[in-house]
Amino acid sequence: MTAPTHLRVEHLENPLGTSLARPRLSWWLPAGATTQSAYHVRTGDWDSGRVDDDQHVLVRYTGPLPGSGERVTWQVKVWTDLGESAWSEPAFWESGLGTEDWTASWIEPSEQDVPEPGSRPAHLFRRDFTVPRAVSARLYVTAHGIYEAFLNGERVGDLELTPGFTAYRDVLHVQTYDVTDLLRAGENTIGATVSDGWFRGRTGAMRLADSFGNRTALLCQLHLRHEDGSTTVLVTDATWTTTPAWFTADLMDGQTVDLRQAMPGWSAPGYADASWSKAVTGTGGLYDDFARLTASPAPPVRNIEELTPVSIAQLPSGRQVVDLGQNINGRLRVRVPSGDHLVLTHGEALGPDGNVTVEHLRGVDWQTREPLSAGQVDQVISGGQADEVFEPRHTTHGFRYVSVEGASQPLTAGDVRGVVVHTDLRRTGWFRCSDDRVNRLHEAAVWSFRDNACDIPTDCPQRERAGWTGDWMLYVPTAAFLYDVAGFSVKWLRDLAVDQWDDGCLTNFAPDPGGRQVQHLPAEILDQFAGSSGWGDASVIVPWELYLTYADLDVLAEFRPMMARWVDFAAERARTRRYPSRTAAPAPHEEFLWDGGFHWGEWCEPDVDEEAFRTADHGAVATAYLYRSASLLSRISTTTGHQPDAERYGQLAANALDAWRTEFIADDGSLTPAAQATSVRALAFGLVPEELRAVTADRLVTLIRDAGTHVGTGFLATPYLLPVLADTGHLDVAYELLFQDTSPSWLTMIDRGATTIWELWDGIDEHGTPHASLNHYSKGAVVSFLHRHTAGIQLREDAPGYRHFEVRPEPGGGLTWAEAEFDSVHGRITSSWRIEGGRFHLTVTVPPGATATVTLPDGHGFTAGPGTHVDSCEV
Ligand code: RAM
Repeated sequence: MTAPTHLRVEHLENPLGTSLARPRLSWWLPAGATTQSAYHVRTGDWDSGRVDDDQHVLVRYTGPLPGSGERVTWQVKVWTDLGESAWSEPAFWESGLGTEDWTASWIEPSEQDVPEPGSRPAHLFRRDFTVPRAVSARLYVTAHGIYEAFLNGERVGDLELTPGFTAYRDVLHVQTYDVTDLLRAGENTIGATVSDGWFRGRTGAMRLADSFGNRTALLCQLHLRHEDGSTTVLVTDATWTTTPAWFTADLMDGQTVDLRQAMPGWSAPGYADASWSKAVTGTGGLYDDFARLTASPAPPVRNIEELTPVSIAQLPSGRQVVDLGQNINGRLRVRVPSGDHLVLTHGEALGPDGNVTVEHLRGVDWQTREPLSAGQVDQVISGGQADEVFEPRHTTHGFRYVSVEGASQPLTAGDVRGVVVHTDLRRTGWFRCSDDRVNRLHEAAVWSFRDNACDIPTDCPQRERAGWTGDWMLYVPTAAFLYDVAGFSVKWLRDLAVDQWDDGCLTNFAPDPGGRQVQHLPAEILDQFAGSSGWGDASVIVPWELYLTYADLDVLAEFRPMMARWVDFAAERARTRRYPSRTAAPAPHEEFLWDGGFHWGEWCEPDVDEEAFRTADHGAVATAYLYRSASLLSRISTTTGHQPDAERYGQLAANALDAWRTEFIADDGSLTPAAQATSVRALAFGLVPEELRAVTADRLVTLIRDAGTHVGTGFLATPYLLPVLADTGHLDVAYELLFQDTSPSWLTMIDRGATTIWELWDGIDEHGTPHASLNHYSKGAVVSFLHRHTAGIQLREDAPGYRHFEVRPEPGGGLTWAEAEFDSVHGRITSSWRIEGGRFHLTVTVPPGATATVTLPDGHGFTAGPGTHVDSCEV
């Protein structure tokens, strides 16, 4: 008898140390089932009984509240059209510590003066202790900085860059580890290394340090249960000792390790730490706030994959250049020849001399416009032992190439590994087709997402590593097909929400390290940090996409207050600010025209003068987003049962739409500014009335043709470009753009060797010179067209979670076959097609609990229930 599978707790599998008292449970129905009529959940000491309900996604657990550290093991069985199922395999969740369970004190290293940022030593902490045998042991740890924990000389767990990046002033994640197997009866030692990390290291576009404080610190609690039922709790306090470590680390600058100073055995019993200092207990301020300690709703960061170099070139200068063949986020693990001092410079491109070039990765100081260092340099000094291995675990870099200086011998591929580091997200979506370059483009978009999913969604893994809101807003629909990004996004949205300003303004990146570091900056610089349309709208659009993909209503409910405050802020800005060149008495619609303030606009269109762009009038973009967010918020308010708000925001949306139409649609129906992006947004957001859709689409095609059939959009409109063409009868033009291989185009990137998506259309120009970041996922959102149009798997807004979805493949561009799979919350959806002998053959799989409307290219179709369906038509 078959049973439910894929048991999940919130958006995680078997989470340890959760913060939610009553999580929601999900499962996939047994294979072959059509619908569920009832379920039955049981835990060790509770039983729901049979519940007549068809829900199997995010079903609230209503059993007894588990105590701190208590594990709840659960199983589910269901009644479907196949009858009563067997019990599922057991799954579990385990609660973490509550605020009141913390008895530990924060401890700081003994650091007289705070050294200069960028190369500050990490610190070690240790404590010996003696305990009887434990039958179970849990370690709860967090830090101000990045920590690694050790027990008896062994590294605890396999997580990286813990505790991760959050808005530390309000949210700090605690990791829970099962350390039963590392503990012994008798003498034990617990230790930790702590480096600057995001807390006080350099972060963001301006590489500012000390954003959250200028002291690193450690907090941990070890809970042991012994055979006789008694417990021991060991906490960080003044009995711990500390000393500077043999390495310095910074997330932007890199890590430097002097193995001559290493202290073998420092985290094992018997180590003589008499020369170490007493740890300093921290009090006051953040140290007193235990309420901000919580578990992450997202999966952790891990070492996900290791790459063997495709080549190691020896340069005449003596440098060696390692090529991983793939642009990654992570680090290089390298064998250190005895006696050598290696300097490792990480980059994404090679200069004409064959060496790594990093010029294009240097940011600028926003105030002085002075270039900043590109960072990403690691160093290791051999300790003189054979078989020394270096792996900088307190930093990561965005790179494909590493220039290695100082090696006395040639490195071989066996000496070096590229370690790929990112959030351990569950892969949910795949696509392949008959065209190799399109497949490589898809792969590059997947890699750009992986490289920018390092605990937060970043813009790029090198120059800024910042959680730019606009970037995630525009990519989340694509990412949500490729990976389960529910918990990952919720984590980030919480950081965005807690840093919302009193007037509802949102920072343009989250978490916001800003705080005290940026307050001295002049207003025109600070403006670029917060309040941009198309960026702050992530507060509405990201939760909406999560709701659509994962059918998670709580996401809408949780973030609705943030959305409302943002939209109110935008409306207020529209009402009170004007673009400076407007001096005539305002027309009535201008109250809803959002043309004042700083906006990033349609950032990174081809051939734009950046300085002029920064001060241009972006009212057409901002007002479009005011309409979009207000109308979504109106729908969200209806969905969450806030009817008065639904009406209020519905009215605001209508007013913003009217303002947009009055201002940007001319009498002849043409749009201003006459850019591709304007038409794309007009079609995607419904800004033009129904009767103007066809001419708007035709004008868009004209603009594309005028550009020699080239893309002309930047950040915000690119994801919608091919979909709106397909939806308005210009599928052929969509495919022409997809297959265009002269610049600007996606395939230019592939032909010029991109393994990740570039920030600029001409990221590597025709002369082979790199410009700006070569690893920004934004323009890669085009692959969503492959999922939703080429393979044709489309979610429907009236049936969140793909409960009812469309399969409407739109072949073109000479493709002879394409296939996509997507693991929805109900189970796997597939669409695969092949053109053979003049016929189009389609195979579709619908998961249990879902239905699909299938439409073939000739327009005929059918409604499909769970199972596999085949059909064909003429082409
Ligand atoms: C760039 C970032 C990011 C973008 C902002 C506006 O510096 O890399 O991608 O969102 O600017």
